[in-house]
Amino acid sequence: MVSRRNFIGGAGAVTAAVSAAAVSRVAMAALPEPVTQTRPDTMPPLLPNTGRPYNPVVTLNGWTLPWRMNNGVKEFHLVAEPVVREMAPGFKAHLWGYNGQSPGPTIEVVEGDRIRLFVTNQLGELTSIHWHGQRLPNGMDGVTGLNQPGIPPGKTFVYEFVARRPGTFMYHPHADEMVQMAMGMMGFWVTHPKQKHPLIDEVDRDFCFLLNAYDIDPGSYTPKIMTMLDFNLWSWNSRIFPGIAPLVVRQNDKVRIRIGNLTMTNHPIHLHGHEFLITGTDGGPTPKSARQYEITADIAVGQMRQIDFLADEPGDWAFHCHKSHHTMNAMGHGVPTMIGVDHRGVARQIMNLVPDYMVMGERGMKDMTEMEMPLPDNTAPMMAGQGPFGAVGMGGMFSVLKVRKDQPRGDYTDPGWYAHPPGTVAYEFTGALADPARFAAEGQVSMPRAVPSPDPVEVKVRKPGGGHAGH
Ligand SMILES: [Cu+2]
Repeated sequence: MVSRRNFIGGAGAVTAAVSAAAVSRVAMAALPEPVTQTRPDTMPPLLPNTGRPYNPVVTLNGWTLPWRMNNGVKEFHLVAEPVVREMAPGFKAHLWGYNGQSPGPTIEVVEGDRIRLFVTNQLGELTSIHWHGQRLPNGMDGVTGLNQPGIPPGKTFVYEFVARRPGTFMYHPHADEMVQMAMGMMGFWVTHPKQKHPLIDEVDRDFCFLLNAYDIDPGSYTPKIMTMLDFNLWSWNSRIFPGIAPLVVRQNDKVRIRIGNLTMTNHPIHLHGHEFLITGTDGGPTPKSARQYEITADIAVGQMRQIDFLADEPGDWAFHCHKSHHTMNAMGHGVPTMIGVDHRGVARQIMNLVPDYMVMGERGMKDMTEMEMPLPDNTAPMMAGQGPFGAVGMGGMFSVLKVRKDQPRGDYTDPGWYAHPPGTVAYEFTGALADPARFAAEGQVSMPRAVPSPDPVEVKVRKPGGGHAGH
């Protein structure tokens, strides 16, 4: 058994819960002790102390499951169960996951390892686990009804196979999967190569996370499982910005990021300041002749992508999904467009009647990041996060790659904000401005300029935040 000093949340509590279910004492004695994790922080990489050595991954806001070596077989114990996940500070979701958390722990093994996975079902309905992307015996593939009976509540099933090819994989249920994946049941899997591989470079830092999405009404705790496309929380490992940890690296580190998509749409994941190569996909390492430099990797539903780059530009670089609606949180959807509507006079009159009335979006919606609009309990502002220059104005699938010259090797602690060298930050021009030349034949500008209007404007006002139908 590897050290559990990095993991809190008593394994004993889980053991007791499992014992209470319909698992016999004899069977329990043969089971590896389940390990749980309830802290939402990024846990340090789990250095292997048995089996073949490898450079372990760092799971963003997650952790790697320890194993026990039993006669040359790596044994893991996953417990499917309801969990409480802090998606961002101040916002908790009631999800389903594994071993105390959604997503479940990352499984890390080495090519050629024989693996035995005990899966205990602590849910109220059948479940199973599909080992997405693995070569394995058909009866281990985890599709309920097709490859195995579902695991009944309270029961433990055993999966056993050899990790035949190195790469980036996932696991998730294939039992009532629309519900179970909407509730957060999924996890990451990495199989490291057993020896130097011509297509898998050694890297200094190796990050991984899953793209997932939820539809949770502001003020409530449980995802709406019937939502097909219109989710309001776009998350990485069930966390939303500013709750997603930064990716901290040392300047000139070779960096790998592995990403899997278990949402209902594709996500173009975009990195600032660097170009990367897509070095691996679901199918394995990408042949060198097929690699090209990119700054955005579109990750389709059910896909995994592995990107490699040299982090040679110091700074705080945005790293995010490029679908702009995926970088905001629950409150931003279904609000009418008010840009260009000057309703200051109307707003003053309404405020006499409704003191907390708030005009939203007449100059754009960035104001939302600064206004202290009263939120229902248990939700996250639409766009949040404070940077060194003010509000970042983002939410959802957004984080920061922090490249630092003096970051110690193997240290993932947040170094704080980047100290820009003098003269390298965009600045205000204070000289005289000439009137911009306009192309007269095109007629007028499409929108009035942002100056006070002399005439009263009549508008139909709608108070945002009152009644969240559709959120
Ligand atoms: Cu996206």
